Amino acid sequence: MPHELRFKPYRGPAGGWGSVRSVAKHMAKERLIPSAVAELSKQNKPEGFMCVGCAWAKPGHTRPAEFCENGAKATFAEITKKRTTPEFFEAYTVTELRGWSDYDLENEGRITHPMRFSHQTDRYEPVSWEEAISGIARELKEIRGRDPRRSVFYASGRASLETSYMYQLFARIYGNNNLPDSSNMCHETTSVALPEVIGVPVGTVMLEDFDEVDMILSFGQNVGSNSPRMLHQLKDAVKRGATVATFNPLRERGLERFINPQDPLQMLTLNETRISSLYHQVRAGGDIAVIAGIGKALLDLDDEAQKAGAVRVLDTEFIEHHTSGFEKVAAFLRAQNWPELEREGGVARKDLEAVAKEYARSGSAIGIYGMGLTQHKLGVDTVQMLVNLLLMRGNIGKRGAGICPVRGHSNVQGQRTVGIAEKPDLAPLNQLEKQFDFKAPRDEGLNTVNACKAIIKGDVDAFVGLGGNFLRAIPDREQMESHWTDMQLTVQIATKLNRTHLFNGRSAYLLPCLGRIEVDRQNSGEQIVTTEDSTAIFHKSRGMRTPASPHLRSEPWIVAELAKATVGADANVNWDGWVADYATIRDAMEVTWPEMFAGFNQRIEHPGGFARSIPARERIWKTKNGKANFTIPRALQASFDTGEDDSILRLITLRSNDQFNTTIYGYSDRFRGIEGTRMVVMVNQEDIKRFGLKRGGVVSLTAVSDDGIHRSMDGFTVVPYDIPRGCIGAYYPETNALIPLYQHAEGSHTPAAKSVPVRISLQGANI
Ligand SMILES: Nc1nc2c(c(=O)[nH]1)N[C@H]1C(S)=C(S)[C@@H](COP(=O)(O)OP(=O)(O)OC[C@H]3O[C@@H](n4cnc5c(=O)[nH]c(N)nc54)[C@H](O)[C@@H]3O)O[C@H]1N2
Ligand SMILES: Nc1nc2c(c(=O)[nH]1)N[C@H]1C(S)=C(S)[C@@H](COP(=O)(O)OP(=O)(O)OC[C@H]3O[C@@H](n4cnc5c(=O)[nH]c(N)nc54)[C@H](O)[C@@H]3O)O[C@H]1N2
Ligand SMILES: [Mo]
Repeated sequence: MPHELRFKPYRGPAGGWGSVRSVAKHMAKERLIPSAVAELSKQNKPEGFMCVGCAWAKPGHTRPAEFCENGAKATFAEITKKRTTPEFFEAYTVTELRGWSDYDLENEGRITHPMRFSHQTDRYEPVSWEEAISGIARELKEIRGRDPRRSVFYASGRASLETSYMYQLFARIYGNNNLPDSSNMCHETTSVALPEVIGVPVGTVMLEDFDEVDMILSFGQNVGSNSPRMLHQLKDAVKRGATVATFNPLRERGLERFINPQDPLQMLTLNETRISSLYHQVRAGGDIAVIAGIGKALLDLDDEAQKAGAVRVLDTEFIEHHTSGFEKVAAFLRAQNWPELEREGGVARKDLEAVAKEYARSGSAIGIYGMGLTQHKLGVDTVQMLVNLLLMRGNIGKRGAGICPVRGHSNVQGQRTVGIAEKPDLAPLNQLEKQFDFKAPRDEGLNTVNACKAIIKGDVDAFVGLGGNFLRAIPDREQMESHWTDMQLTVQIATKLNRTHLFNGRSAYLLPCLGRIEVDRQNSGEQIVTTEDSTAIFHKSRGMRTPASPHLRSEPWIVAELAKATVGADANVNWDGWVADYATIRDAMEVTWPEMFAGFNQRIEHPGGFARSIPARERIWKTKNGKANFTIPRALQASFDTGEDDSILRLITLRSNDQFNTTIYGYSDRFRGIEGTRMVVMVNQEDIKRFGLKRGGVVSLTAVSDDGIHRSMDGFTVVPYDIPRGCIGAYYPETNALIPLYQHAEGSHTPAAKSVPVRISLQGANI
């Protein structure tokens, strides 16, 4: 793999021919023949499989090809012809493999056999499924005998509703609510922020709303790389005359311009669509100030309208009948002074006033956001601030309007819906107890950050991972890697080898599973599974590929076998029946949530799936006071306060266009013009001068923290970049060694990965 940096600003649009070339390159990389494209035509279609990439909505009436460049890469990565076999594991010790990059590890392809780690040989060795299951169960039972709270059951957001439901039940019968999931690092901030203010933990927007929306306010979400199918909705809305206003420290290409690679005319004429007509480079963590500015300007416009006897700018009827707390928020906004808002947000007053003007003119508006809002100390306040702005003009619970958190993994929202949650009150424990005849634990379980803390403290003996790459995804990598191996048992259910698998407890197993694109045949025949997308619609998914190896087992099978062998006698669950026919798992879910899943097995056959009821969509507010709530943020700055010292920079940890989280597909971040390496740091020109750096120079980053732990990384090449002064960008997961575990969002514990306080220095220089 080349490691030489090539940096050349990208001038093209998102999508377009670059996208087609990239898809072709990745097909070749996975040794797939052109017929693999046939697979893509089944992606996100009612009779096909649901993309294993992002969670963006899948329309009922589909286009000929309902996939995107990055969805194609995700598919190819799963259906790759490459295999990680027992011979591979024999050839390398685990210590040697620790020297490999994330890219190289996953590039070996699909894991083919269950494996057990041997400390004697420092290698993974093949093990039969029977031995693996009984060995794991023996240790889990032993730990349970000491204290069931010393085991942790992590889930990454890809597992289906069926698997997730079984998994949470297993953990609870075992005796804990230790169910951290990838959502804890992602949209947990949403799950905490939205229930308080609108009474639901998820977004309210449906795909149809994009057909009517007048204005889209987009904050901290990189649509071109992370949810490219949404570009279709944005493009169509813009063509209809809607305005998109974007706030992002970086000028992300997908938010600027797009050519639909599936539109022959656009492709041939290179006729691109401009997406955002208003684009402002907010400082990292500056969104509360920016939104406060827009809100303040909106109040001024409303005052003017009132004076002139014109139609009010505020939706006073909505505010009066549906909300609480408006007066306080209005007073808070009026009390703000512009210089401070401009300083904290980094966007000029006149620009915010222009956005407010446009917003005041728009009959309906959608607020879209992603990790740029959720991964901050005051992420919860920031999301609630965006809701304030929507509520001021009645933009929740009407057509063409709403709040739209763009979820990450393809079923991450669904996992929470079916009980993967460390907070006992988020799961219907009484009902589960009744249904399965066991005593469910009532103590709060460990979320991701608290699980990490407990592992460091030595309070965890077993970690079971249902997918994911925990050690790469979490903060404070070095500390975590060194404590990980103190655990008694580590178990990873996975499709591909990753770095987490190279840190092993005293007993360690690697259990390879079917991917969602593969045919899943059980006793009653071929199975379907279900997922929930970002707009709260449930879909079925049918695998079509021959499994990568005959030794793979489905996730429901693996979870059922572990549960049977560990807690089989302790509850009345028909694990075998469930595995034989997944429709019976859906029946059980229907019993647990009769309203949400009524007629589950019939309704899931409906093309386009079926929607979960989201009361806020109907302006029914399931909040404590039965109203939608305006809230006042705790501060104007969402980042950690680092005082007046302007040698401290805010590090934004980013995804490239060539990765899915910790899975690195390649070294081409096409839209940002960064090719050949990921060890770069994007720096503003003035900061380059200020710190005496130079383009192409190699620098170190050192975290600023007050816990006495030194966190530093070398080897970042400086790329001059259009990014606000005082902010720098570098890639996740490489930079996770720099993020202190304690720097997380208040209220949600989501690691504050979007403004990590760091210092930059020439490599080797003393700081
Ligand atoms: N191809 C691909 N698709 C993916 C993923 C992937 O890795 N690859 N990951 C999936 C997952 S799990 C998730 S959660 C989503 C993540 O998708 P996104 O939510 O888009 O997450 P990021 O790429 O981490 O960063 C989001 C954007 O926030 C901006 N930003 C950073 N700080 C701030 C800030 O303070 N304010 C504002 N307004 N913006 C800021 C960054 O410049 C970046 O453009 O995508 C999902 N889809
Ligand atoms: N600094 C920083 N850190 C971050 C973030 C950030 O923006 N900045 N983002 C955070 C976010 S939003 C998230 S969601 C987390 C992601 O954290 P995780 O969800 O833990 O990580 P992934 O990289 O998505 O997991 C990839 C692995 O999943 C396994 N896998 C793939 N498909 C399947 C399958 O079908 N079944 C099973 N069992 N396994 C499978 C493969 O072995 C693969 O190696 O990272 C978080 N960490
Ligand atoms: Mo995520």
